[in-house]
Amino acid sequence: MTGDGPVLTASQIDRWRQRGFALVDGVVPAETVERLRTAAEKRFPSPGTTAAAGIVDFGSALVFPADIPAFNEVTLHPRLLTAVGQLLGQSPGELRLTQSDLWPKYGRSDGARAGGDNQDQRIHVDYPNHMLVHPPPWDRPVAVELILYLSDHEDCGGSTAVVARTGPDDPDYGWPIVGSPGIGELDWINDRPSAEAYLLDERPELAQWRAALYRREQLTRFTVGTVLFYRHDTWHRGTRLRPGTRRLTHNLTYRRADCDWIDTLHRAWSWSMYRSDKLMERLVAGATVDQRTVLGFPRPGSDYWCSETVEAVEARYGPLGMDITPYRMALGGAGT
Ligand SMILES: O=C(O)CCC(=O)C(=O)O
Ligand SMILES: [Fe+2]
Repeated sequence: MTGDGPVLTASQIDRWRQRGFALVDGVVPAETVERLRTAAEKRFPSPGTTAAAGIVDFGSALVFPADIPAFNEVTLHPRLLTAVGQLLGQSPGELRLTQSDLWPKYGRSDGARAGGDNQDQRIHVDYPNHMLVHPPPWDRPVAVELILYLSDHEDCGGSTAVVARTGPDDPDYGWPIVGSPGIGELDWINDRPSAEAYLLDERPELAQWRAALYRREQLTRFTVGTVLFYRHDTWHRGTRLRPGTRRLTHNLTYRRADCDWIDTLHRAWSWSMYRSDKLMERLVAGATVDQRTVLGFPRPGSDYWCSETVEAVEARYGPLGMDITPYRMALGGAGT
C-alpha cells in the first residue's frame, strides 16, 4: 500500500477522464483512514444532539493544517498525490493543494431550514466558488476534486449523486456550463426544492433541462475509505442522510501548478505559522520534497534557490529537522 507504483488502474483513470468521476477503494491506507475517522468522530457533535441539529451547512473548523495528525497525513498522502497525478498526467510535484477540509453532515427528518441548507442539494458543478474563470474544455482537465468518505452509506445514506458524461455530444454537458444557481445572474440557492422552484419561475426552460439531469444521476455507494474523484465540471449533488445519523467527509482539491486562477479555498498555509505548537513549520520541515512542493514551496532547481537562500531556509527550518540537501544538490557546482 505504500510503494511508489501507480495507485489507479487504467480503467479508473479512463472513467474519471470520460465520465467525470471514479469511485475507488483502498487509495489511502485503511489504518490512516481509521485514525482520521476516530479523531473526527470525537471532534464533531454526536448525531441527535442539540449542537448537531444546528449544523445545516458547511461550517467546519477542520481545515488544513489541523491539529489532527491523520488529517494532515491524508492531505499530503503520497498515494493520494500519485492518484491525482495519474488523473491529470502530472507528477506529484506538479500539483498544488487548494482545498482540504472535513465536514460533518447530519440527517434530519424536517425540511430545509433555508436556501443554504445542504441536506438535499440542487444539482450543480463546483467551479464557480473554486476559480475566477470557467473550466477549460473537457479534454484539458486542470484539477481533481475528491471526497474521502469516513462513513458507510448503509449506515447514514447521504450518497453523492453524480451524472456520468456520455461523450462529447452529451447534451447535458454542453458548453458553456452556466445552467446552475449562483452562475451569472442566477441566485445561489443550495437546497434542491427551493432552487428548482426559483428556476421554474425565472427560467422554466432551464428548470426543465435540469430535470433531466436529476433523472440521470447515479448514487455513490461508499464505505469508510472510499474516494470519489470528480471534477469542477462534473454535475453532482449531496443527497439526504438517514435522519438521526452523521456523515463525515474529507474534501480535497488539487490543481495543476500552472493554473493559479484556481483559488486556494482556505487562508494561506504560511498564515498558520507562529502558532505556539509550530504545527505548520514542523509539517513543512518533516515533509518530502514533493509534499512541500504541493504546498507551494519552491522545488529543487527553482530560480528561487541560490547558495544564500539554501543557507537561509536551512537556518529557518533546520532546527525543526528539515534536510536541505535536495535543494543544495540541485544548485550544482554553484552552491555546494
Ligand atoms: O455532500 C456531498 O456528497 C456533496 C457536496 C457537494 O457537492 C458540495 O457541497 O458542493
Ligand atoms: Fe459540489
